[in-house]
Amino acid sequence: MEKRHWWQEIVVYQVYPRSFKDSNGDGIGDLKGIISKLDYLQKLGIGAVWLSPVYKSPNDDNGYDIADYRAIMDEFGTMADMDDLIREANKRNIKIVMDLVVNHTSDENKWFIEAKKGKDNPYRDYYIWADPVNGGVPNDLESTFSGSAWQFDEASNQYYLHLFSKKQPDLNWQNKKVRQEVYDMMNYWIDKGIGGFRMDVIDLIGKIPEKKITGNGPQLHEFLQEMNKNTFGGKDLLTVGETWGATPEIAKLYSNPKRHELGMVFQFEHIGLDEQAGKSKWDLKALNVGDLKRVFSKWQNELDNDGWNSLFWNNHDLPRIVSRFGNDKKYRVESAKMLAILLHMLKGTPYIFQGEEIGMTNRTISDISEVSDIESRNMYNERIKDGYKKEDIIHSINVKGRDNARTPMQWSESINGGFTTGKPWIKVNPNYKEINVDDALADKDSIFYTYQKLIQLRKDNPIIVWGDFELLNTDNDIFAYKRLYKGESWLIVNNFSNVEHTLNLPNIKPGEVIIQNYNEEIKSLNDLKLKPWQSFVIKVV
Ligand code: TEU
Ligand code: CA
Repeated sequence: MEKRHWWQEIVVYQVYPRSFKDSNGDGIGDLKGIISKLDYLQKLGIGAVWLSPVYKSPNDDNGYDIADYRAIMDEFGTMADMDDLIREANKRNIKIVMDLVVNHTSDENKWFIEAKKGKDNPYRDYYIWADPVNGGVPNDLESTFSGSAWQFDEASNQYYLHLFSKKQPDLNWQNKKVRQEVYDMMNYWIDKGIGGFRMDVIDLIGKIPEKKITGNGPQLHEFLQEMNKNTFGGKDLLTVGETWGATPEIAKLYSNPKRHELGMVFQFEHIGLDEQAGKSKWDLKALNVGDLKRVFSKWQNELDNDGWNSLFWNNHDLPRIVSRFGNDKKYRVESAKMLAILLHMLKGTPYIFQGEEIGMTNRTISDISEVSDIESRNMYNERIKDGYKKEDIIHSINVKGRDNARTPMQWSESINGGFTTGKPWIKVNPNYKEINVDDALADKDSIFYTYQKLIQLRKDNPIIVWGDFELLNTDNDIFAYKRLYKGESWLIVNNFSNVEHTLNLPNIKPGEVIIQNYNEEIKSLNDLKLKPWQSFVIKVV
């Protein structure tokens, strides 16, 4: 790296405001609720909060459908609350990273309301319209949320494009006026003192729908360079692009500092490893730890100094990691800590999703009426039509559905896990009496303190931020690697399984233990029996 940046050395915490903390008893999390928990976040030690969207929205997709980029959603509070949040966070050395959703707006955004008025409206070209073909849809592009990506508009006899819900019409980035509106809006937020932007499905803005190109379109990087120059360029803000399908080569296009685009990417290669190849996220298969090792090693080694990666297991779209790759029954605490240690010892900027730090788990439903998420609901209806069995679809939703991440944060043993005194907008996971922040803070061996320690270790040890990575050859289910920096070497060992495994690294001499999830003395790495989900970091002497 030519220059070191604050956002390479911190850990980010994602807040999903609707489910974080309700301050007024209406059952919906809000900005005042977040402010009331800043001391908790400071105690954890994080350096920035990625705030999922808080803008005015009809909530077809929980705020990812924005009606007004310069107003706060009524249920979440006011712009004055937002200014308070930024100020109160900054006081605690926590920056607020805003979610930038500019691939699409809400259909209730004034731009779209205007655009729909007719072909001559000055806002018409803010969106993507196409004439019918043979009396039907312009082509077979599909929405991520099931069905055609084209919605018919009777008044004008044209279709508009929506790569997500039909209440999320896609903006036309080919239109210079759209780009300028977005840059002005970004500068409005930058002037408020925010710490940066997480850019929602930013890989889609270069799309050419008539050629059925959606991701990685030809002008994508040109647009990002233009955005950089007109907004955050030179201001050292955190910028992270949500870039599905990025390879290391593509990640470098986004994040090589010489190209003046973004700071880092979210890439999802490890996230697809429990899906059947070529099918959708709902078509499940078991994780092979060997695949995970291959994918992580590739990303650790190939970005080199020409790009920057993020590290994450969870976000508001993904199931809970302890239920997914860990064991949320017999080894919940051990596996949650192992997953944390494994990830936080890698190179890149780590992200924690709310509740991950106390080992929150997936929740189980038995009927579609219990599902709030539009992606799951649309998929359910489509698959019922296609003849799938109801139990199988519900099973996929329990394993992969987005509501798993969206149940309320579990703060305490009291009613609704301390999230709200009213009726929560989505059911609290019934296990809140066993899994909650109060209990975690009271137990010095809790998952919370493993995360707290990992965050502190990153602050104190440049080897974690800047060291080289080397995968070690072990049993398939053991994920062992080294970090190397200025003559120093650390060994990270993880038994990624429910059973004992034997580690054989006779040539490595163990020194001081830095962090671990069992209380073991490690004297030799020759024939060392690892307990289920055992994880440790030691200095190599
Ligand atoms: O996600 C993009 C995206 O493709 C995922 O939502 C996808 O639907 C699936 O959940 C992956 O398993 C972003 C946001 O993170 C998501 O919440 C929004 O719904 C979506 O964009 C539209 O804004
Ligand atoms: Ca509220």
